[in-house]
Amino acid sequence: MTAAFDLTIRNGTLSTASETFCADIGVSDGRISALAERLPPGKTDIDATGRWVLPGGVDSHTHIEQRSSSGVMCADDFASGTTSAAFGGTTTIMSFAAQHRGDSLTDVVADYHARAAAKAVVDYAFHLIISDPRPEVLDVELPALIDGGIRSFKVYMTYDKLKLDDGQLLEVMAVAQRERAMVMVHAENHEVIQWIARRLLDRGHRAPRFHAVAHAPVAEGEATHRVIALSTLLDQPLLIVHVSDPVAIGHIRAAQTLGVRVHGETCPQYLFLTADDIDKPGMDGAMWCCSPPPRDAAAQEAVWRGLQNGTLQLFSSDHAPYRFDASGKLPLGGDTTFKEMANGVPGIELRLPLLFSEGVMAGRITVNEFVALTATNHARMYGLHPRKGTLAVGSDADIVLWDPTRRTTVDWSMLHDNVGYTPYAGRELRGWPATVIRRGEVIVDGGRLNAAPGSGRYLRCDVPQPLRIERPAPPERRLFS
Ligand code: DUC
Ligand code: ZN
Ligand code: ZN
Repeated sequence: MTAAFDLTIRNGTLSTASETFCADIGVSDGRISALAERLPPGKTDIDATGRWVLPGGVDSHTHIEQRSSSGVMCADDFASGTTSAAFGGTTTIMSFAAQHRGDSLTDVVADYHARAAAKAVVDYAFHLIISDPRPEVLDVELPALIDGGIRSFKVYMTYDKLKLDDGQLLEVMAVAQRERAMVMVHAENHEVIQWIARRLLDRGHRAPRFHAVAHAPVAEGEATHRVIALSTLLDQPLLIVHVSDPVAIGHIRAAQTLGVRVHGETCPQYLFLTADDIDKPGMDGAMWCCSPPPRDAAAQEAVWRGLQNGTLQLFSSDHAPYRFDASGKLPLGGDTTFKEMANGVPGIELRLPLLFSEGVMAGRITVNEFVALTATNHARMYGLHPRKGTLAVGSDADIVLWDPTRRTTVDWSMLHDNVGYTPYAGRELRGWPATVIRRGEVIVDGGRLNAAPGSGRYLRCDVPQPLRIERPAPPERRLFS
């Protein structure tokens, strides 16, 4: 008798963003075709006893094979970046097709498509970075790209060669409003950062740690408030990305309370690093530099609270991989000032293990909140749900079997990116994504990759879905502990 399923995963405990239950999973043609208390073994049968069976992670903020506005190339291409994602339990990534001023968006997107198609091992979708919103870009190129499945644009309020002024931000939001797209905002006040940086450099303060001084919390708070205010003119949904500052979180929360459609994203660096990490001898601190910078213990607590109370709905890596040498972080070697360092930290592989360990295993969030924050909400936000981000009949069989008992001490040598260091080295983590399944195929197991370059598929994004934040029943645990 032929087996009813290509793959079955039996005896596991499943969690989605809204519930936890025991069930077997049947997979046919890469999709979940049955969820039932007991299923017969498939052609391949996995015994998930003792494993937590969760949807594959969706990391909607990654920079892969991207050239920065100062001309620095990321250390990871679509092969190493997506391999690293897979080992960390992420089966879908979204990365940026980045326009530099003068570029045709259409050409930029074609270039990223060609690179990713040949190399990706997990499924992928694109956002745009718009740095040059001239009329033909907004009126001709953008609508065609949206038809091709790219429905989210990142805009910057800082960086000399990326920043848009308020009028340009409104122009982009108006197109997004018309085309039903999502606007992602890097919210930092450029003038504030430049003013502080000039004064620091004039006084001879060049070391990496001054990056965190220049990117002051007030720059993030002010820009967040301003862009939310601008969005209300058009009632355009926004996502404030990589939120690090308590005041910015307060602005997002206050706006949400008033019914403004603003969402917030944060990243591992704002939960697990602080500005003290940047304060290292010599140039070493550059490895911890990103924008906004990690802040202090009180800010970390505010970010945890933002995740717990639903103000921040996405937990992404903002994987921005730069090597610690002249090709990346240090274009001028030991003479590089904090203004010239490439900004960004790697995190695509450790995003899920860090939050699983310090969020779920440490009792700060439930496993259902973990799923929402790392998979389901991303898929909804960018029009990939229910194909991605959940365990449901009809969804792609992107499934991760977590071993909650495994203890791991982080070291870069165990990771699969091309960066050469990790800011999280030495951390002890509880729980690990032991088996990773992409569209019904086991792509990571026993520490080995079983996926050919180019086997990841391009995903066309549909219209973003307003985020109904799926929250489980109130976690009684918090009332008593
Ligand atoms: N900041 C960004 O805005 N993008 C990439 C990385 C970073 O630190
Ligand atoms: Zn950014
Ligand atoms: Zn980024």
